[in-house]
Order: sequence, then structure tokens, then C-alpha cells
Amino acid sequence: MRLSACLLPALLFACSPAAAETTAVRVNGLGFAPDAPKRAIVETDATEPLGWVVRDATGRTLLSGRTVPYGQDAASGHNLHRIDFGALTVSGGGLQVVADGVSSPPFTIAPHLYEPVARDALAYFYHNRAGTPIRADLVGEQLARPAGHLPERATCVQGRDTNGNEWAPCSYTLDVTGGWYDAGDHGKYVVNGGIATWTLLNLHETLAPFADNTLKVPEAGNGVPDLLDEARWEVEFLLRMQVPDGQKMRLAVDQPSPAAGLTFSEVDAGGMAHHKVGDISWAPVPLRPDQNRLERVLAPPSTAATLNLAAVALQCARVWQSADPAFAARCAKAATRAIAAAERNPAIYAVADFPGSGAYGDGSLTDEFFWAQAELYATTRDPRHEAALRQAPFLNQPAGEAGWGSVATLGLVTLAQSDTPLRDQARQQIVAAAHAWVQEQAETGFAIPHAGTRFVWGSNSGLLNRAMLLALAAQWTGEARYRTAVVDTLDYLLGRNPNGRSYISGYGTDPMRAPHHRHWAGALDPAYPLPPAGALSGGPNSTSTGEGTAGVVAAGCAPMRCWADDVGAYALNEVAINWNAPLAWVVTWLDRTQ
Ligand code: 9MR
Repeated sequence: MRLSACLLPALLFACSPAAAETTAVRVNGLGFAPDAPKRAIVETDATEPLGWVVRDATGRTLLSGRTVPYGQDAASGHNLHRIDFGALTVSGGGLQVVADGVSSPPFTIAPHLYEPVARDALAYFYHNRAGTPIRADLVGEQLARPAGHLPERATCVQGRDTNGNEWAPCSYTLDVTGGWYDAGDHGKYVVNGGIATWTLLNLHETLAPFADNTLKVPEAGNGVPDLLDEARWEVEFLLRMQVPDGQKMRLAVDQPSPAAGLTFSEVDAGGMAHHKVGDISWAPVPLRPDQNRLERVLAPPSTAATLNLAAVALQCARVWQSADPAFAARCAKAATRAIAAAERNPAIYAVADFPGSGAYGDGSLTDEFFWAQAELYATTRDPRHEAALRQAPFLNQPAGEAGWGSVATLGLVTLAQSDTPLRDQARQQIVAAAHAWVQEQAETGFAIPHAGTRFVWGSNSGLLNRAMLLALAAQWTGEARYRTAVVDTLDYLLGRNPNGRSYISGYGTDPMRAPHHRHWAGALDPAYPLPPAGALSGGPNSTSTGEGTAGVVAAGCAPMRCWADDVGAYALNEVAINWNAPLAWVVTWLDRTQ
């Protein structure tokens, strides 16, 4: 194939055998909107520009040009060239970029390619609901399953943690049925549920994109936007995680990290939120949720979880005000209790280290306090909050990349979309961040809004959280470069990366099919299904070389290549609610603002 392409004189390829050995043309295998920016990246040893063409399915040349050498790229470990074929605006399928005699995977140019991706990215949440059967008429026979953890009642974990600290029992059980399973595991975490739910509700607040009867959820037809129905499934769970009023508990106060020798004091924990509910020990893989018989336990309450609950409940009070005022009022009441509890107990960290669920530990809570206060202000518009927020560092520096442990930016986005005097200051900081991230695109060969060589656990979600802010900056400023950066991010996720794979199941180039997930484990055991379309892999992780990599990545891998499509590699190839939520947000935005 390569040889015959090299022989076509019209294509002017540089056909040195050495170059042909290593050349690869990376492109978004899903494709592009006709008027979208379009880039391909070439991995090649060549240092001089190479000729390229875009050809259609019949081999006809549609556009040609010469690559722009980028040079050696530390993140991917390759010498790279860039191709800009944005001048091609005609729709078509089976298109390929050919450079140096090497063809890219096929892709399409057409409007609204992201529409089904958005639906599927949101379907992720229904698929992962706990406490309800996942119906065949909504997801198909293969992926349907009986309800897991129905009902789910749990009491506090007690006894010795892995550091030898003795945790006291509590005197109650909570009915914590419902919510979404976090990820590949069956844990349900208030901290991570917080950012994921906020992101879906923010998508609703930004675009109101999914009215009633537009998504495959059991509540379709109830007169409420389907996106709100999905988000409510988790909000209801978060509310159930709140400690009953007046509960005295022995907790570790002001001790930020799990350690031996924690000291305990009695606090009034009423109104706080339990950090998580999960299995008493790690469940085997694969395992259908309804077949998980492990005891479920509540982790002790934490200030971080309490503030997550407060922030989302305040957003709930705002968002459901017209759709369901009674629910909005219930949320507002829970938020008031949570805020009082967090003020009473401002430094209770998640330090109970028990196996069976993830830690989601966080030693810094100023961002959680800011987020909750921002939501409080945006919902109540009580001017008493304005001065404190205005002075907070988060309103006086460029926005940071949001994540489950860095939530100030969520508050900033809420303020930036609020009808309050803080709106413009918040917007400025988001645009400042977007500006810096566009600069970063020039500093990394694959042109993503993330320079450098540090790719952490869930790196793909970090990119999408940046893309959300880039999208907002595009909206507020009208500057095309911000939208281009969003497109570049999706291009990378859908195949324009050094692994030549799409990290989104069902879409793009050779998509991920073996996520770390206890039910979608068909790649491991044919009795289980493969993942549905629209699930996002955590992505390259250059920071966990041993744990969670299942030995499948090469030692010393170039950061962007520290990834494998392997069920066992949970540090690289898990899926999670807080990763799919920004995916849903960004692809919906791309589609709806086209
Ligand atoms: O997303 C989390 C990541 O930031 C952490 O580095 C990692 C290790 O603590 O945990 C990730 O969260 C996992 C959670 O603890 C348990 N459910 C699956 C989550 C995704 O891997």
C-alpha cells in the first residue's frame, strides 16, 4: 500500500524507507463539521516539509499542501509535523489524509457528528445507575441488567482502618439507595458525585439542551427536561448521605492525611455528609452490580463531602425552582443544614483508610468553601456574600483546571453565568485561563490545550474540563481560537494522539473497548457486555507506573503513550462519572453551537 502510494508521482511523497518505518498520520477518526478547523499530526523522522493530500473514498484528491514541521515532542516522544486542512469544507465520508505515502484512518466531514456522541455520553449515567433495573428497551438486551443495591441501607464503617486507627460505630443506618456507581467500581462518593452532578446541571444552565423526551431515560415523558431527570437521580442520593440532625460522632478533627495515631474528638456531625458508601472490601472484576453481595458501609462524614452536598443542593434549588418547587425547597433546606455543619466542622478530612473503595482524600478545603459560597450567592443573591467572594484568591487569579479535588472553578463558572455584580470578574479569570491554555497548544506537538509531560490519572478529563472553560470563553468573547482549542481537544480524544486510538467507546479511530468496569468487561469475559458507545477512558497516565497499569505499559513510556486498552489497567483505562460529565458537556456544546 505504502509503496504504491509512494510511486504516484503526482503526490510528491518523500519515500525514504526510514521515514516510512516510523510515519503515522493521526487524525480525529470521527471527523469534522464542514466549517470546523481541521488538523492532522504526522509522526515522522523527516525534518523537511512533506507533501500531503486529502483524498476521498474513491482516491480522488480533494486538497493538497505541505506539512509544517513541529520538531521533537516530549509528550509523545516523536518528531512531528502538522497539517492544516481546514480549507476543505465539503461533506463526505471515507476521507483520508495521506502524507509520506502513509494514510490516516478514515474520517467524515459532515454537520452534527457530535450529536449522537452527546446522547451516548449522557446515557453513560443511566447505564451506571444504582438501585434500579437498567431496562432493555432503553439500552438493548446486551447491556440491560437487574437493579444493583436495591435497597441499599448502610451504617458507619467501624473498627480498625489500614493505619490501625479505631473508628467508632454510629447509632443509625441510612437508606442510600440510588445514585450512580462512580466508575469501574461500585462505590458511590459524595465528593465525586458533586462535580459530576454540577457539570450536568451546569450543562443544563448553559444550554438547556435536552428537553423532555429527548434522552433514553425511564422518566422521559414526565414533563421535565431529561437531563434534569438524570441529574436528579444523583442529587437524591447526595441528599440521602446527610447525617441526621443532632448526631454526635467521634471524628478526626484537623488531621488532613490518613496516618497512624489519629486522635478523635466528639463533634456534632448533624447535617454533614458521609464521604462515601461502598464495599467493605474490593469486589472482584468482573461482577454485575446485582451480584455484588459485599457488605456496604458508610465512610465517616467529611467537610469536603458536606460542601459538595451544599454546593450541588444550592444549584438544585436554583435549577428546579420552576420545574419542581417542592424539590427545590428540599434542596435548599439540605443546603442550609450542610453549610451550618461545615461552618461548625470546617476541618474534618477524609482520612478513614479502609479497602474496598477509593479515597477521594483532599487536604485543602478553601476551594470547596469558595464553591459552596459561590452557589449560595448565585442562588440567593444575598449581597452579604459579595465582599468575601470578591476578595477570595479564586476571583483574583486565572481559573484553574477543575477536578474532583479542585472545585473553585465550578464556583467561578457559576458566578460567571450569574446575574450578579461578580459576573464580569469571574468571566475575566476564565478567559485568562483560556488564553493561557491556547498558548499551551503551541508548546506541545499534538496541539492540545495542555503543555508539558505530566499526564495524571484521568488526564482526558482534565483536558475536557479545560475545554469547558475554553468553550465558555469562546461564547463570551466570540474569538475563534477558543473554539478551535475545543475542537483540538476532541480531535485528540477521538484519535489524533500517539496511540492512534479513540478514548471514547464507539466513536473515532479504533475506539477503546476494554475499560476497567465491573459490568462492561466483555473483553475479559464474554459473558459480560462490551461498553456502550460514549464512555470516556481516563487516558494516558505517566504518574502511576506500577499500580493500576496491569503491567501493560512500557517502562519509561512517553507520557502520552502511557496508556493501554486493558480491563485491568484501572489507572489508565477506567471510566468515571466525573470524566463522562465534561465529555457530555463539551460535545453537547460543540454540537449545539455549530
Ligand atoms: O479520579 C481519581 C484520581 O484523581 C486519583 O488519582 C485516583 C487514585 O486515588 O482515584 C481516582 O478515582 C477513582 C476512585 O478512587 C474510585 N473509583 C474509580 C475512580 C477512577 O479511577
